[in-house]
Amino acid sequence: MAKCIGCGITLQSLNQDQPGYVPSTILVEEGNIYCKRCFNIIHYGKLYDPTITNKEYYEKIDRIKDENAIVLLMIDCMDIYGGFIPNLYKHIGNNPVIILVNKIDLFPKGISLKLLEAKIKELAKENNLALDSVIMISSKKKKNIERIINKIDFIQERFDYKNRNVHHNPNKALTKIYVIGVASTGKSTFLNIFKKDIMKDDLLITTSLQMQTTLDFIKITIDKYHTLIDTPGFINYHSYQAYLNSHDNEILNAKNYLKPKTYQLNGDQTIYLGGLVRLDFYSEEKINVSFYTSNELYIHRTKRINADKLYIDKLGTLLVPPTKEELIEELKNPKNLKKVEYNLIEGSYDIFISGIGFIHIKAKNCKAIINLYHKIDVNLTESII
Ligand SMILES: Nc1nc2c(ncn2[C@@H]2O[C@H](COP(=O)(O)OP(=O)(O)OP(=O)(O)O)[C@@H](O)[C@H]2O)c(=O)[nH]1
Ligand SMILES: [Mg+2]
Repeated sequence: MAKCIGCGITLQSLNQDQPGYVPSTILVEEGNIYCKRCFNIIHYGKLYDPTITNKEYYEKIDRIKDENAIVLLMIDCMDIYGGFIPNLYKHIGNNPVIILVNKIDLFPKGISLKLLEAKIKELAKENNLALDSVIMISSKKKKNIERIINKIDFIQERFDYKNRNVHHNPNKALTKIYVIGVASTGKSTFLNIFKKDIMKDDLLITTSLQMQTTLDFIKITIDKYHTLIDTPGFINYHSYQAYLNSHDNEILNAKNYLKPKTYQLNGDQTIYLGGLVRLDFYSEEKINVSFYTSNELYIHRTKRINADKLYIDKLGTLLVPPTKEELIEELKNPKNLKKVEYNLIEGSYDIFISGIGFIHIKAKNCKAIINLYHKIDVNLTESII
């Protein structure tokens, strides 16, 4: 059966409301076809809810563990913790993994990538991945793409060498290269570089901000040694991205390089990130806090004693995002909030909040309490930024 070149789904002409629909008159024609859904995303920016459950996702990628392949794990630099798909190692076997930390065009100049890279290596180890290397890239700005190709070639050669006795035809070794990762990390944008620049093919894979734009595997055979395979995105239900409407996701999604917002706070102050995150500080000393979030995210500073009332009065009006009614209602109920408390003895720390970005704090004898939706992951590390 023919597949949609935009999202990889098998085409059908039976049900307009199901993925992969094209009118039967088009389906009988030869050639490259986009399904109705891709057409609507590309031309009208139409939004669709994710359709692949994470159980189905695991079933789909499970075949990788039985193959000889290279895995490119795409991670968004704004959400490094959220980029590690739980139990991924069980589904990809011992295949070598190159982690691509994408969207580094968003980082302001001067950020040290060395510590970030070390942290990612540590997380890869905790996640039992057969990590080969970590490469910082930008699919949008085509940064460091050469390095990836060199790395793949290097792994292929090494693999052939080690298995010379086994693989009499070294050309067969590790020619499949799977690009996997959480939804919206930029996998398809990455593959389109190869489609456009190497294959000179302008019929690109559909990309968009919404989650799970890609619905099935999409193969691009570059030459006999390199077949790149795009895959659907895993939904991270510990990220705000999974709970916001498109308007709010648009605001949280950093489009240009981040201009960190820096505050010198007294130890009796509260910061709201829209109405999604509340940070309370308790300290005798001044605290330096920098927010690496989308430039459009509204940040509100107030005294801690006024913070409760402000939240009750202004959630969803001044304190936005959220603008989605259901989420506002949930966030109004204290039962749906969680408190994460950190005692910062002395030094620099980074707090990563999935779907929001990260916060750099320099403090001494400071208690920081974070209030947010109970499903969202928060991680503290000694500063890596
Ligand atoms: N700033 C920046 N944005 C990027 C980069 N790569 C991708 N994006 C944006 O990220 C969003 C998601 O890109 P996709 O390529 O559709 O992501 P995906 O991983 O294929 O998503 P799914 O198919 O849903 O899993 C789009 O809005 C892209 O323009 C990058 O290097 N930098
Ligand atoms: Mg995609």
